[in-house]
Amino acid sequence: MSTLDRFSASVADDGLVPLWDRFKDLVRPEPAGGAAAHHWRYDTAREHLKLAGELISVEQAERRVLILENPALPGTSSITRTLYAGLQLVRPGEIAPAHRHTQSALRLILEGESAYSTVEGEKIGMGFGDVVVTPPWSWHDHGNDGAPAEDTVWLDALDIPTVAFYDTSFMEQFPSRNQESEPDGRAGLWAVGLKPTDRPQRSNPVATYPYADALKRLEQFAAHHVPHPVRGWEAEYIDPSTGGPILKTMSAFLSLLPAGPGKGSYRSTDATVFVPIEGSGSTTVGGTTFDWGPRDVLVLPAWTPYRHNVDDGAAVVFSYSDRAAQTALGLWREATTADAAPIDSGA
Ligand code: 1HN
Repeated sequence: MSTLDRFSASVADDGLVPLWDRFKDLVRPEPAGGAAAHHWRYDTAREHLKLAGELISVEQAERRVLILENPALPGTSSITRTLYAGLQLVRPGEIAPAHRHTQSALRLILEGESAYSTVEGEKIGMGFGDVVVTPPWSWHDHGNDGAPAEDTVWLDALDIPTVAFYDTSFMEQFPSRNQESEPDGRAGLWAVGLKPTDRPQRSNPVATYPYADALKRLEQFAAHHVPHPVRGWEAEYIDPSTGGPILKTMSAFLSLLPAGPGKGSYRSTDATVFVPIEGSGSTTVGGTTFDWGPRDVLVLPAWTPYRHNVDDGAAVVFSYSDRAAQTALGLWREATTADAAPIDSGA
């Protein structure tokens, strides 16, 4: 053992570590060590979720969810270092009991038209492709008003690992199983660009971002604009009260990807959860190509170039990441590498 090694060992007992032993791990030249690229097929996950529906009641489970855990982050309930994803099943007549917590959530509805979520007393219908927001510390319970066979499934996106990192988790059970829902109307005003003037707004006032409207508007936009070479025609879900990201910890996007191979590659520091809603294709990332279809979930690691190749027709993709938090902290970076323009061979 060298003199320096003996020194390192001697200070350890007193709770000290020489920085020179750690410096290279602490201040890396580039991001490394986060999420791995991974793909979950919806059909496979759905079969397991349906079986869970037979085995455990929603009362027993609190929420009947299968977590999409990144294989590079075992035991952490995380899909990326900072974010969580799960698939939740609510069967007709069930109520996922009301509670509130400091973690915030986005829900992307994948199956069924009969679910609802009551958020702070407002009952919000959940249809395919809709995005429903649960701001931090808001009471929420979910149910399904459908006929006996009408199961509903959605993707839950939460900032659980971020809240755990700051050790700021608080949670309370509502005194009864579900909230009384009362017509509210505030979100409807915000949806058409009006704000109720005598009511302070604590958090994102928009409860739901309906898919049909969002897709129609994105298609109209696409008809008049050139797409980003990798990310296609993309729009961000925003909180209209700030003009900023949908939540303070998470950003979410809706993208229309044109058919064919992307015209370059893209990377950013926010590991991204990518959920095709319509269409199919493949994504090449970190030397692996994943074939995907509607309602699959793909995680794209931080700072790893990727490109998509979309099958005939266009694809519509929902995605979310911690870009909101990284941007607020001054950390976020992105890079697009466009393929070289085709060279005229002159032959
Ligand atoms: C939660 O409240 C829901 O409200 C879903 O549906 C998943 C995972 C961890 C903690 C709270 C929900 C959750 C969750």
